[in-house]
Amino acid sequence: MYTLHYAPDNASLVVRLALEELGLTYRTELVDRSIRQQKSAAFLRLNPAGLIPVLETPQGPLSETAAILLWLTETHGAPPSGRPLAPPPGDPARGPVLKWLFWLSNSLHADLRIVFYPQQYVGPDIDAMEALHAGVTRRLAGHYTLLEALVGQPWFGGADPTILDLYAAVTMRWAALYAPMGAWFTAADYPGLKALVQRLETRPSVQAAIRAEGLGATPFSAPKPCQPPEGTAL
Ligand SMILES: N[C@@H](CCC(=O)N[C@@H](CS)C(=O)NCC(=O)O)C(=O)O
Repeated sequence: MYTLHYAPDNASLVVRLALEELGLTYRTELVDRSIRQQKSAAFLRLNPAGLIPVLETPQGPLSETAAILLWLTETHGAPPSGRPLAPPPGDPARGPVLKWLFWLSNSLHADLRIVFYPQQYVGPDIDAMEALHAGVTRRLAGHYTLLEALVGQPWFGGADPTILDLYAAVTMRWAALYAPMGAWFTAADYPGLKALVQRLETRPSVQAAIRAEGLGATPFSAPKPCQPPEGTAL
């Protein structure tokens, strides 16, 4: 039995999707962001970095979205009705999938964090935040252009989702919704990615996440702010 420490529409959503795709049993524990519970002593014992998600496993608490995704796929192999969410060791596709998984985590996700929390990087000065926003969103547009070019690879955008599909889809939701310095992203600019997320939206895993976190009918292709049954996204 796993416990996913989550907040609605946070990076924990990527892990929830993987747990659902793998058909695993798990319980959830809300991290109340309205009181910064992710910085509480109890949470810091699970993840000293104070970031969501954490997945409690029989081997101890795991954090870092990409690490959790990889660990889950390695621990559980193929889901009941399909192929593994990532190629296993020895598969020639494993190298590219690892490369793009790390890139999603350390480039795309990391740059999105700058757009979401600009004051953490340059303080409260509006001009400085606007300059940062302009530079980082230019970089991010380049990131999504790279991802668009990957659609159609055997491990990205196919009939059976991989951890790359799940992670990329959730970032597209965030990019469209959380724009404190102004809108800069729409899925319509990336037709391959838009088709990828529309296909995902029909899957039971996504339907389960929609219900659990109040994500609305088209959470990735045309996202609306979440209406979660518990907790807050920010
Ligand atoms: N590198 C981390 C980043 C996780 C992350 O940015 N989590 C956000 C929510 S999506 C968070 O905990 N934010 C609260 C904070 O920064 O205090 C990962 O991949 O898991």
